[in-house]
Amino acid sequence: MASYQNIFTQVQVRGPAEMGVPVEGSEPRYELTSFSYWAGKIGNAQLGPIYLGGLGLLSLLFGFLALFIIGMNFAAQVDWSPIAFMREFFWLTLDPPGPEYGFSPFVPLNEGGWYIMTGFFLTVSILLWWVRSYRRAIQLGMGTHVAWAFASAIWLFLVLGFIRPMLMGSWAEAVPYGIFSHLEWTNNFSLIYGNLFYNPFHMWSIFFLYGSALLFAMHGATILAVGRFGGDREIEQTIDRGTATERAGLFWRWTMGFNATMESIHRWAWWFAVLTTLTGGIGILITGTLVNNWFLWAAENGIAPPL
Ligand code: 07D
Ligand code: 07D
Repeated sequence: MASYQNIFTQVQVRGPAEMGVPVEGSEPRYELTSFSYWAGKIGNAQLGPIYLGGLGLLSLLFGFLALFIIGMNFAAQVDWSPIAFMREFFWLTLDPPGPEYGFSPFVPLNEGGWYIMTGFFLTVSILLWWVRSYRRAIQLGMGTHVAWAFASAIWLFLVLGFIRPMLMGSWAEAVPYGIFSHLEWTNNFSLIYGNLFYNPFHMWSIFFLYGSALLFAMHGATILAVGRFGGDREIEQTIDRGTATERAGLFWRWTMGFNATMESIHRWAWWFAVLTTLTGGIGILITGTLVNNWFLWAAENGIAPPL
């Protein structure tokens, strides 16, 4: 009975830690595990074993270096005062070099050199984490869908901070590292290039972003709604075709004439999420390189009313 639980009826059974499936050629798995009652409320109560590995370690190291440089620059800007650091945190910023430096990698540290170095370390960190997500999946015999979805986000990240500035020949085009400064950058970007709303790839990106939220709500709600029939129990749903999946499918055919399948709903989710940043990256890449003013472009192409 204990296996038929939901968030209201949870029983947290404690046994020896589950160490996972054996994998050929894998390194020894250290029994570094613990249990958390509160983690068990929102997911699995068991923490670990965690796979750190060389790539993970290096990725964390480079990520830490990037954050450290950002933090030190922030601290220098408030004269090393911890109080001012906390008070001003959201306004502090590490900016890219000015337009006079073009896309040169050699920029004095305090005029954007730290920015380039941070960007390099952050990119190395993120790419190493990507390889890690790819390799861990391969070793477990899984598909590499997580890695490719992550790659789509990395595409937008690289377009924003490297590929587009390179094509524009100027670091000054890149996004600053700062909480509010990156919001200012986003706003200015839209203003400078004539209102990003008229960029069709921004439209596509929003389409998929909103679509992702809708799909997430529909899928989450559907499975929770048939949780009382065991709809969330994958094994039972496969070997004992009951009323949960069928009922959920019928609900959607009743209400909108079509239903996704247990497999296809996850393809819908994957594609919507991936296409958000994929189309977004294209939209940013062609701004300033191919199109200088999205409003004028839209007016010329019969999308916006002529001036
Ligand atoms: C919930 C997963 C966890 C991730 C979190 C973010 C950092 C930054 C920074 C010390 C959903 C961790 C944050 C490590 C520390 C310093 C300097 C993901 C979840 C909790 N943004 N953005 C935020 C980044 C861009 C925009 C928040 C990163 C573009 C708008 C956070 C990038 C544009 C708004 C943040 C990036 C843009 C935000 C919350 C990189 C166009 C908000 C993010 C590397 C896409 C929101 C104050 C979140 C906010 C917000 C991080 C890029 C626009 C600080 C790391 C240049 C309009 N962005 N952003 O929850 O509250 O994501 O800002 O590309 O309104 Mg941003
Ligand atoms: C940023 C992918 C990179 C992130 C990575 C993560 C770490 C942290 C550490 C966890 C988010 C790295 C992580 C380093 C790890 C810890 C501790 C994904 C990122 C790899 N817009 N807009 C979008 C809307 C306007 C503008 C996308 C809406 C205005 C710009 C999205 C509105 C202006 C850009 C979207 C609106 C403007 C965007 C982002 C409404 C500002 C972009 C999708 C209702 C005045 C970006 C093509 C995403 C883009 C983007 C939505 C309005 C500017 C769909 C809903 C008109 C400059 N906007 N926007 O997933 O792709 O981002 O545009 O008004 O660059 Mg917009």
